[in-house]
Amino acid sequence: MADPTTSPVKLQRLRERAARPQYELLRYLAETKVARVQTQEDRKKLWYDLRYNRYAPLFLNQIKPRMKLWAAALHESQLPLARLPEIAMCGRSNSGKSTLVNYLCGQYCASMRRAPGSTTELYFWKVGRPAQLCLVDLPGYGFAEAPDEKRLQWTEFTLWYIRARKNLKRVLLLIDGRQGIKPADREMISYLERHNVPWQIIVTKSDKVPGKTLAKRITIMKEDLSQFRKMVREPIPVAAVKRRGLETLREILTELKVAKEVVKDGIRTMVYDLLEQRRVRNRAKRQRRKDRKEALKAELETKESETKESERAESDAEAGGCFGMRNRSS
Ligand SMILES: Nc1nc2c(ncn2[C@@H]2O[C@H](COP(=O)(O)OP(=O)(O)OP(=O)(O)O)[C@@H](O)[C@H]2O)c(=O)[nH]1
Ligand SMILES: [Mg+2]
Repeated sequence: MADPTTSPVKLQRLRERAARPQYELLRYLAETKVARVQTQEDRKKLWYDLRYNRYAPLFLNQIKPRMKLWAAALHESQLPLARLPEIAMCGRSNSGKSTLVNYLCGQYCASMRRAPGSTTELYFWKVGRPAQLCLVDLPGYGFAEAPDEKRLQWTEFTLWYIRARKNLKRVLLLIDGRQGIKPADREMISYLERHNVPWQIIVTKSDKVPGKTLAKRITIMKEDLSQFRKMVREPIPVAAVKRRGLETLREILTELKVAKEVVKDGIRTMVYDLLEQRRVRNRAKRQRRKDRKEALKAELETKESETKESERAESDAEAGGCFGMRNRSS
């Protein structure tokens, strides 16, 4: 028998056999039906659902929110302004990044292809009307059907973007459910940890994995990744093309949109733009500082007038006393 410590595949298989998934996870998988359908009846239902039911998901409190291409960048100068909170889809080529962006919004704008290497630039998709969030479809790492120079260029720029972008709120690291975490994914995780970028794992193509295997794989992932500080949530399984398991992710992303209520000239408005929000915050800070200064000035003035009055009263009293003395002596 081959030594499992020398064969990673064998070791993985042994670990999967020994893994004991939690009851909550099994229940979640059964409720969302993200794993491979087993029965004929389920298969029929899914087929009917995909064929006849219209897909209009609720995301960012909007039904089928608008998805608009804001920018496609391969250079710093092509990046859009940091107006919206950004969520980046990151992962190996062909892991389903563009598909996830499309199915989250119920639109089919980002190009999806079977061959790895279909996304060759960083695509910034504004979501919602008014736009409230920006989904960034990153090019994948690992094998891709593209020239080496181009691949190097997009990999370098992607890494720079992840490291330097201030309004990048979260990186969704997409892992193909059939393959699990690969060495390239581990490198990406350590890169994210090194640069303090919050991340979470999304297990894609779950519809191609049987339920039990999926549960065990997710359990192993949780065990392996529990020591990472910047992993903000546990792995979430999704089956984008089957429209399953996306609700949880939508809820999480909705929490990340930044909305602020501002009262301007007596009218309440919501501000989603980060730059505008900063402007409003700075204006409020300046106003507060001005108010504080004025209050301090007024306090000083009242104190001064009080001291003057008390001095005057004292001098009057002194003058009165002298007069009294003089009166008495005379
Ligand atoms: N069955 C199934 N197929 C999926 C799922 N997500 C993506 N796919 C398929 O996987 C293939 C690749 O999807 P893409 O979204 O183009 O992958 P990508 O990560 O953007 O790939 P690159 O742009 O090359 O990095 C497509 O044929 C999709 O139909 C899923 O959840 N289930
Ligand atoms: Mg893509």
